[in-house]
Amino acid sequence: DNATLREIDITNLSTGLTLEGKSLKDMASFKFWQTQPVPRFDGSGRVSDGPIKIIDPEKVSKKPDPLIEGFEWATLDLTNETELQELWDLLTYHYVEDDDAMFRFRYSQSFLHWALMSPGWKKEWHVGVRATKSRKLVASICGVPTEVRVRGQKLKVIEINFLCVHKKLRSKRLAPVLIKEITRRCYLNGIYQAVYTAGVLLPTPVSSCRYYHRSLDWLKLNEVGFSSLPYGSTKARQVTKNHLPSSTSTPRLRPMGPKDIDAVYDLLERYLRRYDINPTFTKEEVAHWLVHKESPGKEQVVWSYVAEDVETHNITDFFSFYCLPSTVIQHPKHQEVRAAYLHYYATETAFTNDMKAYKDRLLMLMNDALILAKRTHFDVFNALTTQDNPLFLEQLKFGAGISQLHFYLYNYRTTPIAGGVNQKNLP
Ligand code: MYA
Repeated sequence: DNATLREIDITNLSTGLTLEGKSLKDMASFKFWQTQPVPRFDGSGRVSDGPIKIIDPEKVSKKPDPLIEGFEWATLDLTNETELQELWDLLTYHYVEDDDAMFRFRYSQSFLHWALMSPGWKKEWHVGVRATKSRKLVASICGVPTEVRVRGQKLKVIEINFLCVHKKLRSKRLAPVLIKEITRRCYLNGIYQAVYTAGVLLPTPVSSCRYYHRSLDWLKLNEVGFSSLPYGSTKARQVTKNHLPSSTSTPRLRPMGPKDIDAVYDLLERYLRRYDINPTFTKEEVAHWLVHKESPGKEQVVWSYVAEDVETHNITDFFSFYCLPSTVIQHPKHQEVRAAYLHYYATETAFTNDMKAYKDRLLMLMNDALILAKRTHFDVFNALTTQDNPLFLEQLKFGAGISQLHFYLYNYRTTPIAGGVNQKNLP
């Protein structure tokens, strides 16, 4: 999940210390999560980095837990158009909304393909629940395998996403059953750790970030109720404030193609290593997550650009963003907001020990990303306070959003990582 939209005044940010009456220290109120191998809020029982529970594969049940009467387990085959459509329907009408139910994520079918069929994907990890009589798909939880490095330690994990329960079946404790079922399927495949993100606060985030939004089409964002007119300003002033040049500034910037995979793999690997938690991509994963493949009838999901050194032709920089629109719920004029989300990026200037050069380069690259997204008719460009993003967010006129995104590790303990700029790792 990538949490949702809405701009707010930064002074109104909630502290994040309570959620629906559950206080941070109150593990007992998490009836399900207190039974799971996740760190407790108070950090009690903390030892050194490592798994919380050692799993004996022999003791893992070979059968799923039974579901409530009238429902049954399903394994989704996303290579089958009908089943992909069913998952799309479930998510399009029942997945993540903002607190005021104004916007709901609207992942495209191409996006679901991209997100759920990455290298090494397994059908068994695309779990559904069907109503026995009608065959209707009413719940999902999905995952793909990957590898992350947590403070130098490589972990084979499943990345969990698209946990969704039909609105009519909410609050019936189906979510814990789904989570237990995908956990069982992972354990049986020798995967004992997971990563996931959620907008809600659960025990216990390894890191928490805030969403920032950069208006590309301020008038539309204002019409749909996403951006409000700041007190004392005018619409014309907001449009002028968010205006972007029509051409990019980074020399020798061009779309990334298959021939750039080796160079981007190398640059990205060195760049990402600077952070406490980072994915360890293979070349196949770099190709999958970054290179757009033209395919008839399929919408483009990811945009990636590289910059080449004039003399050596080495790739010195790259950035990418992906498309994740949101439905505008019940609006007379607009059906959706087209949002671009900042994806991976890297630059050689990060290794020069020259902080100013690094920051200036990031400002130029990210401003170019905004220009390119605007050209592709995105309405808004979203980024988190992860990585070194705080170096450019304010200056490039991103505004703080109301939603947070919490990052979680399942069955692995490590000291929490401060969100945003990872000072320790900056040159
Ligand atoms: S995050 C996106 C989640 N989806 C949505 O927000 C879509 C809209 N909402 C819904 O569809 C439902 O409200 C959901 C809950 C399905 C979210 N992550 O069944 P319930 C706990 C984890 O009665 P419902 C994403 O996809 C809640 O605290 N737990 O509730 C990543 C309570 O537990 P406790 C959550 O509202 C998902 C229990 O569920 C979440 O009908 C990563 C209530 O269950 C949440 N987002 O359904 C999942 N929301 O009593 C974990 C609520 O303890 C993966 N809850 O407070 C863990 C790793 C597994 C693999 C391990 C392998 C080694």
